[in-house]
Amino acid sequence: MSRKNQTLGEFIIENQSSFKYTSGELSRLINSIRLAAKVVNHEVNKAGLVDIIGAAGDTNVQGEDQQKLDVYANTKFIQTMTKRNIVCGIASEEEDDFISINSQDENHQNKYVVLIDPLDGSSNIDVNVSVGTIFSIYRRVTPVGTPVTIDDFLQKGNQQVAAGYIIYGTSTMIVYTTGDGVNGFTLNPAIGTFYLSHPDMQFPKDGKIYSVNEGNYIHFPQGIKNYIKYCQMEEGDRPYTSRYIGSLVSDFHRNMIKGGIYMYPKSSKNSNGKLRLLYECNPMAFIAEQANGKASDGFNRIMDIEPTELHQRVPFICGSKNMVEKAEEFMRNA
Ligand code: P6P
Repeated sequence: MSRKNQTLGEFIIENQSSFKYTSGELSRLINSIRLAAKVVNHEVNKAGLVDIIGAAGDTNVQGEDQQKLDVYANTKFIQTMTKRNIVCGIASEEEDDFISINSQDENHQNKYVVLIDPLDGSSNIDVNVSVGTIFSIYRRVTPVGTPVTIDDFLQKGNQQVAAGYIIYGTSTMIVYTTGDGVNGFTLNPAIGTFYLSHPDMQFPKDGKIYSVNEGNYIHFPQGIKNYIKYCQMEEGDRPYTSRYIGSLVSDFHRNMIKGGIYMYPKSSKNSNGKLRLLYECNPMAFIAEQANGKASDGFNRIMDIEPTELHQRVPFICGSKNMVEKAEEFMRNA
């Protein structure tokens, strides 16, 4: 059950008993993410004022320039989750390999692993466009009391126990699911408290917005080209509107509220697309499905894909159920 204007803390306590693993650890983990979100939000909101923007002079495992805020956000989320003694391992877009977190009693008693994209869309920072954090939470699969292994991270998305995102936009929000629907909380920066502002978020079954980088059009598979042309045709409720912010969290969030589809397909330039399965596509797919939307690679349910490596990429089509199914139809018939 959810009540508007409840604080995130009150919501977590009230709904803890509905979570099948009621040990309270997951609640503490969500609380640690809440704290890190406030710290990162503070820095993101002043990025233009201090020397914290611009490349950190390094590149991440993706070969992308690391913006200083990327590094800052990565450090803050890892620090916060480590200090709370809740997780046994963390994987991050900004870290080449996973990090094994030993519990304070040194015997690896913690049960959760977290995969995170600490600051997605960071190339937008310097131009003052909204960015986001994406997180995915699993229970470990290797024995408690031993260090985590890669198997704890290479789990199918359908094994997630929680997933969410923080959007640092015109307001800062946390949107997350623990498998019992999707709820959005907006930060009141004056007092540093998140309030339940969007209870039980649902993707409209249909929408009129399509989000894709049409600059890559000539490189797309024919099925995607055909679907884009379908969106642009004068017929019925079309043409649709094209909206592409270049920040997954922002495009996803708008489409979940208004109805729409986001696509990052494979192309002749990116043979598996650009987005990473484990800490971008799976968490967003979990949220989408919990909000009665859909997420696929064009042919297969995202959350059924068997992961093979930590930073693997997959084509991603996500949003209003009927729109995703129409795009899949074009992919099948191409
Ligand atoms: P492109 C940001 O780098 C990101 O991972 C997503 O947030 C965003 O939707 C996409 O890549 C933008 O990529 O190639 O269109 O600039």
